Amino acid sequence: MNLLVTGTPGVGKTVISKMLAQKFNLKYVNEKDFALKNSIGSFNDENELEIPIKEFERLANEFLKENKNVVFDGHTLCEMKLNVDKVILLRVNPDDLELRLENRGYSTEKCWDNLFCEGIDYCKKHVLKNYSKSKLIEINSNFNEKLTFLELLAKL
Ligand code: DAT
Repeated sequence: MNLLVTGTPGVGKTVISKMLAQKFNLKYVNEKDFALKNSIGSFNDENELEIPIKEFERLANEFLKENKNVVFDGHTLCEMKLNVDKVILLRVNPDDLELRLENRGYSTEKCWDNLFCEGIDYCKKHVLKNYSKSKLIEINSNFNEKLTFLELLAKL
């Protein structure tokens, strides 16, 4: 089983992906680590790695051909078509997301950018463009990690 976990930064992708990896014995792959390992992408002025979508997609699909039980974690993944069985889209309400991003030390501008993305369903719109509806599992991560995970397991 190959899974993809996506959503706006701060929605809880890493936490849930690692829980999935543990529960189903999957190899956990973070998009940034994967890009750096494959020497793709470049850092912008804010020291964020900008990932070239098509190149990443090609390398990740090659990786998925050779590695069968993988969970990919990343917000850019919504913009590409990876050969996975399920796409898990995490959502969170704006107040919780703002708090999480502030706690992370993000600048006001960066917090607003991400709140805006969540507000306009940026990741969802891309996911629906790139993956069939039957593959999509959309989950709110507003309460706590265990509850979110249980809700997800029931839908998998
Ligand atoms: P992401 O990988 O999407 O950027 P994360 O996994 O690092 O997000 O989690 C961001 C913060 O949110 C972190 O402080 C833990 C908290 N969190 C994660 N999942 C949660 C959930 N389901 N319910 C409540 N808080 C959660």
